[in-house]
Amino acid sequence: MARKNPKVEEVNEADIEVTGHPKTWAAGVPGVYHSMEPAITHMGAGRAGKTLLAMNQKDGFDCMSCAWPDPDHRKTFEFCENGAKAVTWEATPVLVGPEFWTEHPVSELRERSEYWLGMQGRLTTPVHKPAGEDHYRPVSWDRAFTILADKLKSLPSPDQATFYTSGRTSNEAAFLYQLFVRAYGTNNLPDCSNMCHESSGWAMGQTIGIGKATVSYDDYAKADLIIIMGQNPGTNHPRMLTALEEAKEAGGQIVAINPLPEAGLRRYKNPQKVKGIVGHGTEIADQFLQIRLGGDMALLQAVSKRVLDAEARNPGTVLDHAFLAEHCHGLEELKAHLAELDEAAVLEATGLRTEEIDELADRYLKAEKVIVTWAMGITQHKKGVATIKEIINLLLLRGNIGKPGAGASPIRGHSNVQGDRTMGIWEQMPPSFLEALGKEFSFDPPREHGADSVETIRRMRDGGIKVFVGMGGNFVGAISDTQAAISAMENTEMSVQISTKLNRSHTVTGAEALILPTMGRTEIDLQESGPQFVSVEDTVSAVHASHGVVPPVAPGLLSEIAILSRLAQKVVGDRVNADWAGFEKNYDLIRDHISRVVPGCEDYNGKIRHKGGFVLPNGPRDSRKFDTPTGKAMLTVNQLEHVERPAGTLILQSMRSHDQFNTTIYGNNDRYRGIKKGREVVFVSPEDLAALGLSDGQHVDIHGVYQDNLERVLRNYRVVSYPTAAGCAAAYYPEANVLVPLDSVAEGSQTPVSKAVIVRLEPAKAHAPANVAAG
Ligand SMILES: Nc1nc2c(c(=O)[nH]1)N[C@H]1C(S)=C(S)[C@@H](COP(=O)(O)OP(=O)(O)OC[C@H]3O[C@@H](n4cnc5c(=O)[nH]c(N)nc54)[C@H](O)[C@@H]3O)O[C@H]1N2
Ligand SMILES: Nc1nc2c(c(=O)[nH]1)N[C@H]1C(S)=C(S)[C@@H](COP(=O)(O)OP(=O)(O)OC[C@H]3O[C@@H](n4cnc5c(=O)[nH]c(N)nc54)[C@H](O)[C@@H]3O)O[C@H]1N2
Ligand SMILES: [Mo]
Repeated sequence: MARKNPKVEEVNEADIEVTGHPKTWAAGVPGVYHSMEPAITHMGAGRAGKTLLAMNQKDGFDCMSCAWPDPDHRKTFEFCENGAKAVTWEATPVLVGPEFWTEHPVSELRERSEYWLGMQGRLTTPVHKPAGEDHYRPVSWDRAFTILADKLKSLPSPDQATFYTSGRTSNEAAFLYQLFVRAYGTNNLPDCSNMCHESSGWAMGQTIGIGKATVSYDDYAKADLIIIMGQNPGTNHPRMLTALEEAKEAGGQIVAINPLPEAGLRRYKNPQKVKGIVGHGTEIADQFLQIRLGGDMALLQAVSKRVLDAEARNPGTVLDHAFLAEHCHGLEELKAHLAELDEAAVLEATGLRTEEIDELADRYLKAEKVIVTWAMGITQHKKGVATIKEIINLLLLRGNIGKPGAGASPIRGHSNVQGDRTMGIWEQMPPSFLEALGKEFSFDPPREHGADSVETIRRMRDGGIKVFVGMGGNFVGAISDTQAAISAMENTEMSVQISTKLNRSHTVTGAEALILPTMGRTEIDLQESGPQFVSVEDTVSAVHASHGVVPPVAPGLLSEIAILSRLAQKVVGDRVNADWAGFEKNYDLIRDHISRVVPGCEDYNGKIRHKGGFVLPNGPRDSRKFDTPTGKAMLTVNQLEHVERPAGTLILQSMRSHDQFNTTIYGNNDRYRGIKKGREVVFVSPEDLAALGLSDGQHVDIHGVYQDNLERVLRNYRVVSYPTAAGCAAAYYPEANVLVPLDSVAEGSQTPVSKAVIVRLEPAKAHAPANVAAG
């Protein structure tokens, strides 16, 4: 049953409350309560119960909040507060109906916050904004496809269009999408991964021959030591805390490396366990290293150097010589390089004390099985690729890859971002994949690499790309340099979004624009051959089915697959040998093709129907096979560099609050960090505040400092005195994207440097101090 749009209160910075110190514990009963409440009141008990109980169950749907894997022994109620928010947000029966578009011109929607836009409810009808008009208007599906198909067919070159993907898209839809795009004639397939784990893919691909985790879920409980770098699992991968707790119970140790003392890295109460409910929770981290932003590369080199020094003191006893001799290249070069390591530079880069680094090295040397896990705090740095190569160096030295309880574990963000890559969503898929695709569908796929996310903005800005199509996501909101992104999108002739809900990318458009509403993962997908399911791959390469459990919020909504097959029929038709109409009727037909094109997916329809799905092969994990040019894993030499900070400036990272999923804002609180009713805050250490002559609660303008001297500024932010590493500040993404220069990208991966922006804080020009509400 549809509900009227709720009245959504916009907040302003005068409402912000800061409630004391950051929380050192995560989850527990309050977390469950906080998450149940909105679900039940918004959706009604029936829909809420159905969706929340089916989350991550074997015959239910895959939770769309993160890519953390499901354990084999699933709890009846694998509960996660932020998973529940994601489900509630998607399955809400609040709808954006046809009248919405008459009431709200695009120019008005542009002024609204992401929070307000998302809260308007689910999109239900295709709408079109003709060039020169300020309103979207409802159109029929057929009309919408004709408008887009005519536009695509009119372009002189297929490279004048770009096709973005966000990581919620299923394997089946992703496979169909890349087929359609390549049949149309371009490799312009940018995706959210370009802004996310691209650095992990590059570094691991070059060193161990595969850009994916070399661990499985069960390895966590077997590890002697787990090093968590640049990740905030309490908020972003809450179910990971259960695995960490199990690891601790089995005697493992945990080290957390982070500029911020994040909740959950310190202590955790498991809501599934009675013990967790009554007790104070498990102390998770045995050691916490409060590192400076971008200091990890130096730290890793320093630890590897200590490992090599220990070997020199006791030859033959420290390194895994058999493993290194049989499987690795580059040991002598690494030794020679690290012998020259400048310890003073390490201390400067990390902000740590020598004893802290010694202690970490000591823990590493005492552990037989080590996992290093990381996320955006490592990948979104200029030296992200090199830093991950140093993680691999450290692991290889003691044979910590390809044995139980050990390995490299990048933790992917979006629930199917890894699967989308496996299915061919990448602007640079290797020739072997393109050959197999061409053979399967009797066509010649384009070979030239396409544009990634940053390059897409450049080409839209310069006029080379004229049509933007987004399969999910919020490209304008998520990409760096918001002003540049807005101008680039406005410079296109047509922008198209295939979406569940409204966001910034529907309000910043090309001359002409289309919105194509689609079904979400929670919904029952009924097609001609019966109810369909889709499949997804988690962060440890486990592939499983996802079945919708509630009826679609509105009649006439199409699945992503239906949208793609109808569009493809109009744009490419029989230019390739594909049964586009059949795909929509029965997703098994798509899976049959996948089984012949994608390595590791043979007999996909059979394997995906096994209880719990199947695991994709992984050379390093399964048999210490390294698919590099030499056939061995590569120890690499990386020149140390750290973030330079001119006097009077700070290094700012942009990060997620507890109440958001990327650009989707569920609420304006960040409970674990003690922030209420507002997001326009900047966290600064008390020492830096004193040095800069600023005080807690004061309002400042945050100015970006970059070589191009363009003005990048966030105005009127409330300063929060917070125990972050000295010299470092933090603010929330996506707002902080205003400050991230487009050309500031990680070397090698082109990922925007979202975690190290040089900024200057100045007292705000326009603020009435009387409004400040600090606790
Ligand atoms: N609820 C919820 N879940 C999510 C998401 C969400 O928005 N909300 N997003 C999903 C997505 S797409 C992703 S990619 C993941 C993101 O998961 P995370 O990577 O955990 O996300 P961020 O909030 O960016 O947090 C970055 C963390 O790294 C730390 N950090 C920053 N710079 C450095 C550094 O230089 N060194 C070290 N050692 N640490 C650093 C920060 O202090 C912070 O704790 O989460 C996924 N899951
Ligand atoms: N400054 C800064 N920038 C960053 C980051 C950062 O840490 N700092 N993180 C980066 C990272 S890690 C990522 S992954 C990107 C995220 O970039 P995106 O993936 O582009 O952004 P999201 O906010 O996840 O996209 C949310 C939108 O997806 C749509 N959607 C949701 N579910 C579905 C579905 O099932 N189907 C379809 N078709 N649409 C759906 C809804 O319309 C929703 O508004 O942002 C990056 N940008
Ligand atoms: Mo991500």
